[in-house]
Amino acid sequence: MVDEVKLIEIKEDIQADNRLVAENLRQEMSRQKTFLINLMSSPGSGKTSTIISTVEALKGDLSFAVIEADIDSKLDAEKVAARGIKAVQLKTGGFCHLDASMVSKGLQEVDFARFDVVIIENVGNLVCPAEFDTGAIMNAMILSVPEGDDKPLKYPLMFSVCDVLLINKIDYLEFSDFDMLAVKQRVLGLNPRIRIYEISAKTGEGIDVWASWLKQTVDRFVRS
Ligand SMILES: Nc1nc2c(ncn2[C@@H]2O[C@H](COP(=O)(O)OP(=O)(O)O)[C@@H](O)[C@H]2O)c(=O)[nH]1
Ligand SMILES: [Mg+2]
Repeated sequence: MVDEVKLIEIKEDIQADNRLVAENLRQEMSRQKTFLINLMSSPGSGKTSTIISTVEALKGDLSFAVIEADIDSKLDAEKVAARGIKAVQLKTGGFCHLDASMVSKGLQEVDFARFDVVIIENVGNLVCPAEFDTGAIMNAMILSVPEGDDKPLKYPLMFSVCDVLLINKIDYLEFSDFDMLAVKQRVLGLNPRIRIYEISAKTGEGIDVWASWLKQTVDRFVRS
């Protein structure tokens, strides 16, 4: 008689373990009053540039540290640190996303309790990072104009798990057929509670509106 082959759902186990670590991390961040943001997007949509612009806009109001993640290289952490911002680089060594235990290592390294806000720049990818809870209090994503207005249709999970969407590179709008109204309708159809801000990390347009909303959100968190 042949034994029945047992199927072990590795992915489910990994997700359950990760959720536990993420929940503990969120509680710890809440106790320390440090607001953790997980910023996701495709490569090149402007994560590093937006982080720098946002920190610049709020530097008189809030203190920031940044956890950078890439499959290889520490270029982004060096770019951020060159602006006088505390930064650490996580090298994922092939992984296309961050999970909560990787984030936890980065948080220890930056001594997170000293900061009001820690921003995680997740690995550039619209698929895997959406599946993993990093322990962040807020999930944010960037869609840039040159990527096209069809991305919510192609990567719905990413748009569904985010609290905020930053539509970056609006300085490209005049050269593009990007349909802003259609994007917003598609995104709100997937996720009616998402906040959407139009920005250009290059020209600075829209950064003040997004930054002032972020400041209010962090203030509310600190008072809670
Ligand atoms: N024109 C324009 N270029 C931008 C904007 N934001 C970022 N970039 C450029 O896009 C490229 C990728 O930006 P980066 O911040 O490194 O993207 P990341 O890979 O998501 O971190 C760089 O050359 C930036 O200068 C923007 O709002 N407008
Ligand atoms: Mg980057």
